[in-house]
Amino acid sequence: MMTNKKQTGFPEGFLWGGATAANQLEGAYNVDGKGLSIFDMVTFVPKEQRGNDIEMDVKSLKELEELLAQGDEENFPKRRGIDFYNRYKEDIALFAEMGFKTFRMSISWARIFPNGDDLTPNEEGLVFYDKVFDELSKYGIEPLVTLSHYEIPLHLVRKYNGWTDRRLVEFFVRYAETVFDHYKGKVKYWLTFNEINISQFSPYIGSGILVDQVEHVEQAVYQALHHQFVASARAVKLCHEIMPEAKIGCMLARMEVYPETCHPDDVLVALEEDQKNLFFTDVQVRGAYPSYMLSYFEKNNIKIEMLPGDEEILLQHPVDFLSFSYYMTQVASGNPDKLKQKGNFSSGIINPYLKSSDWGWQIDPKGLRITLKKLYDRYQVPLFIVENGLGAYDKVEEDGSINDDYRIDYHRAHIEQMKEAINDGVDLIGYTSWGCIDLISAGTSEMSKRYGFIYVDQDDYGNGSLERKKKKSFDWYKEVIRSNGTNL
Ligand code: BGP
Repeated sequence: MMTNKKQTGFPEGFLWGGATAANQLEGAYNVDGKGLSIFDMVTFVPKEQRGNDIEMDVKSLKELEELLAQGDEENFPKRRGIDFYNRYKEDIALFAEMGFKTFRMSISWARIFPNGDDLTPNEEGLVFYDKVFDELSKYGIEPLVTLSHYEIPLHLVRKYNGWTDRRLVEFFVRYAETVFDHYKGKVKYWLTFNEINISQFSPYIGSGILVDQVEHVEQAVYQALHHQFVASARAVKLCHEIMPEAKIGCMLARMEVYPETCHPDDVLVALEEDQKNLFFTDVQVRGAYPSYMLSYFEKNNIKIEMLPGDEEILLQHPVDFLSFSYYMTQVASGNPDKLKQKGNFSSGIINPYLKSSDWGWQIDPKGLRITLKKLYDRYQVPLFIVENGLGAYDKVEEDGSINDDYRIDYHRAHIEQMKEAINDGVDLIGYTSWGCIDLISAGTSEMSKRYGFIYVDQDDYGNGSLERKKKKSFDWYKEVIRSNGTNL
């Protein structure tokens, strides 16, 4: 809505908080009826062997069956998480102490429907999240719930090759309807698919696809994504019908793309890379496939099979807000040789003006402001930053303190840029810092890649007491929230 009143600084009711996902947090992977999900199958490879590469995909049915046969817990860190399943009360009390207004978490689909295609839900799974939501409510913390955060039930991969199969739309809709019905009144903010664009890089994690089972990988990925778009729009429709007061958003891994130089070839490649990222929000916010993508499909021999009614459902049920993760920006070049470089995690080309994290993620607070302004110009819907943070090694001093000034600097710099964007008119409704409590890394399955304000005593191999400790950043973030972003 247009008004003449200009917002200065963070608006009243701004949703400060922290973000997590079930698969990296809960543990208890086979307890109380939960089925296996895709991330339960991802093993840990030490950094010395892996470098900065991210490898989280299972690529073939054979590999999957071999992993299943291993059956031991040791090699699969996401199965143990940080034991939130048993310690949620203690953890939520710490979030409340920081003053969280909101807590982003996900429901593990396989806790509710262990196989994904079951006809009736697993009651014990429903009860667990009831307890979590009730605990949050005790402190007035609003849950923000992702329906699918890399948590496709494994059975759907083995039997249907994930989202390549249209039948998954019905399974997902059944799941969404079940949790909307069950948790209405308890949850007001929802997200459909976490980082829906991840399938372009990781077909297994984003869409549950084993690439050896398909002939044309890109074709399979975009067909699967079409099914996810339809499922997401149907979830939006259901959410509005069941909970008229609730808001539901999409979620994009946003990476701004800079041209390496002002050469028009670089600028054009950067624009086209950016379009491939914005494609997802174009569909989910504007409600239709953009023409540049139809042209891309044609050039690459990709044919999307749509059923009658699909285009209408996309158009009639766009999301209420756009949420995204923000960690870094990338650089594009029109010179193909440049892309063979290895350096910057995302594209290969290093931005010489930016510093990198220990994992090669280039830190760019101003890029967040650019992103906010660009997304708001394009869509004019409320924006929500649901992930941002610094993965770093933390050191526990002899006196038990953890002095993570680097993390404070990181958040301060990003929050300052958010404030500038708000002052320029961007409608930003919240900020949930990623991994507010240390958890298992999505990309590397490490425990030592820590994002939290709360330290968890566990190493990469699962040793440790799991004791929680406040880091220096804990009190800093508490004051940020208390002062509504004034005291940074
Ligand atoms: C996003 C995911 C999160 C999270 C974060 C940090 O892609 O949505 O699940 O883990 O990135 O990534 P990582 O854990 O690899 O450092």
